[in-house]
Amino acid sequence: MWNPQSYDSPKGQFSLTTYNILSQNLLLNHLYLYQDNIKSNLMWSHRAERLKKELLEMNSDIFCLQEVHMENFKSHILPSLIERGYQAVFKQKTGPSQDGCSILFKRDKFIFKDSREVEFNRRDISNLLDKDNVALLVKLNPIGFNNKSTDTDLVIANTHLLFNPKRGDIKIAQLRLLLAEIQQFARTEQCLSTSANRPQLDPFKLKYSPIIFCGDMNSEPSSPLIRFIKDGRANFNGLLSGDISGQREGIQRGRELLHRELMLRGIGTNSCYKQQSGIYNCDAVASTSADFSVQNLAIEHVFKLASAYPAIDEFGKKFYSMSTYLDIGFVDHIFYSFKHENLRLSAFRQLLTKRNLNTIGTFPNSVLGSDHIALSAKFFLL
Ligand code: KL2
Repeated sequence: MWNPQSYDSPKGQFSLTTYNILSQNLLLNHLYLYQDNIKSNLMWSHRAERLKKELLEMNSDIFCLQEVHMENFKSHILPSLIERGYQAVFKQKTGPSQDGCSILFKRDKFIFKDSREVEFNRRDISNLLDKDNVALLVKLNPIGFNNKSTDTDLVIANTHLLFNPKRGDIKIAQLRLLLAEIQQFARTEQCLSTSANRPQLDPFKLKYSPIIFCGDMNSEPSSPLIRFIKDGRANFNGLLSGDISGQREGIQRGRELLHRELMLRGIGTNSCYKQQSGIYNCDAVASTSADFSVQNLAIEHVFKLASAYPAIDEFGKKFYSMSTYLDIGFVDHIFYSFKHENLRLSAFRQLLTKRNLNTIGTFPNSVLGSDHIALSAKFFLL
């Protein structure tokens, strides 16, 4: 059910869904998480049919999927989506992983302009960046929305951050590298000045395309990591690495974070690349927070992002987006650049409370193909 209720899709509106569809190899590697599920509901052939049905019924204009098993998805689900008019972009995790992220969009609503693959295995940038997680960015040009929005590209970012509840330090490093990539990818002002006459551009003041940043962040709504995304600023110094994501298994575990260990080579405390190269040919200056001492120095990012979803329902009950034998959580998120003049949130699809979860029982079940629930939102492009 949509909140507020809406049945039609007026001109200028589009829907977006983020959904972790549970890669079959990860399911098989962690079978103890599904010990209460009926065995046949865990078989890929059955899950594929259910996932396909779910996706076709949701009929979203844009899908951001995680844990997309490349072979399984391409052979059992993708053909139906292509037939329904979707175009797909993929980014497989690095290393031996068989899954990754995918963004699919309706070809009659958007023209593909550009994409960027982001790999988080980047030991050249930080010792924390040693895991195979990835992100995928696409730039889409809307078709037939209205005159103004046709000039505006929409940037979609999709990721699946590290799971390990104790390693919030790695999650922050992955997130900050991703934010630096989005900053480069989404900026609309091109600076073609000669090197002799380089303007010092403050990335906080540059213009950016409207951005929707979503995925499985393996972090809870009120955690320091998610608050950093929403507040644009945080000081993680002295926090325990297990307390960063708010996942139950991490709480009061891990080691104390030191600000300097969170620094990334070539990326400033403002989560932007220090040197902007290529066609822009201009430098980004450091943010205005230079007066903080090193320990108290805040980490920042340049975007104004809000969650499309509240963390609780209208009665104050917590929402959940995933459930296994060991844990329930709200780790999937949709953020959007809420201050952008061209982008408005119009509705979100209701999530599940604990009571709903108890009613449904374990999933994957005979209807739901994954151990996550899809989050969907509708936006206006003005
Ligand atoms: O929580 V997840 O599921 O966002 O749905 O992201 C990871 C976990 C996914 C990719 O690494 O695989 C699952 N215990 C439980 N689940 C795990 C574990 C683990 N030790 N490792 C990976 N996953």
